[in-house]
Amino acid sequence: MVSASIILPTYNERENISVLIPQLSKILKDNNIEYEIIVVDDNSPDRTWAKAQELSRDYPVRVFVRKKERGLSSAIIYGARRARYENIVVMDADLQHPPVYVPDIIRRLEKECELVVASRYMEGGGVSGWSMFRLFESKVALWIGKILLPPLRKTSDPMSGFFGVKKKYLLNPRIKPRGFKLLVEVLVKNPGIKICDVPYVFRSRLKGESKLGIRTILDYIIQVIEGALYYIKQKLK
Ligand SMILES: Nc1nc2c(ncn2[C@@H]2O[C@H](COP(=O)(O)OP(=O)(O)OP(=O)(O)O)[C@@H](O)[C@H]2O)c(=O)[nH]1
Ligand SMILES: [Mg+2]
Repeated sequence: MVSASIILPTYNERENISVLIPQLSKILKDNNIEYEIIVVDDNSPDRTWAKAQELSRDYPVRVFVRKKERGLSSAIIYGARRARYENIVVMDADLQHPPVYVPDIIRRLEKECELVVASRYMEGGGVSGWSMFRLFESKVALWIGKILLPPLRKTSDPMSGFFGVKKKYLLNPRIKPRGFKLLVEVLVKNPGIKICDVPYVFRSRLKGESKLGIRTILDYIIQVIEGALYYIKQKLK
């Protein structure tokens, strides 16, 4: 049987996980996939973790609460270390990453690819509910990344937060979990990884607030510069 661990990093997503976890569970069950859902919550003030624990009575959910650390990428790595299965799917908890795409990501991971990127920027993919400014911002970040960092050219959406990956690549000790864009690190630190892109349409956040901010942009810039230096160093070896 095909199996996967789904990692949901959460910070104040109480209402969203109440919708996402039942939906995701039904889809995985209907597709005959053996699975666990790992919620990594950074002690959310809205008590997302308590809601997740409640849901774990009815669904295969494991909840981890981090009290001292904060951060999206480090939360994902924390979850991956505890995952039971080799196939890992990383997705946001706010329903921007629709769960219908998850079975296909897992099947591709099982059959032919080591990294499956759910992409907004390929035929069949897209974004809904974004302002022109947000789209522009995302495209600029994409261009900067692709110009400075050749490994990012291997996928149409290197800044996607929605992807499937074999666990060993996520647990590569070279990966530095800074900021929001863990996929950038996965691409830079695993040069030979076999990549497939699958299209998806990014939806509007169901409830709650975005945690994106100026800090996220700064982290991304640092990440790209560090990545580029690492890449050059490897090339000169
Ligand atoms: N554990 C943990 N999860 C986080 C943290 N920051 C964000 N998240 C989660 O990571 C996912 C992505 O964060 P979002 O705020 O939705 O970021 P985004 O999707 O780029 O921004 P929006 O489009 O505005 O939603 C969500 O499930 C958040 O709850 C954090 O510091 N710790
Ligand atoms: Mg979001």
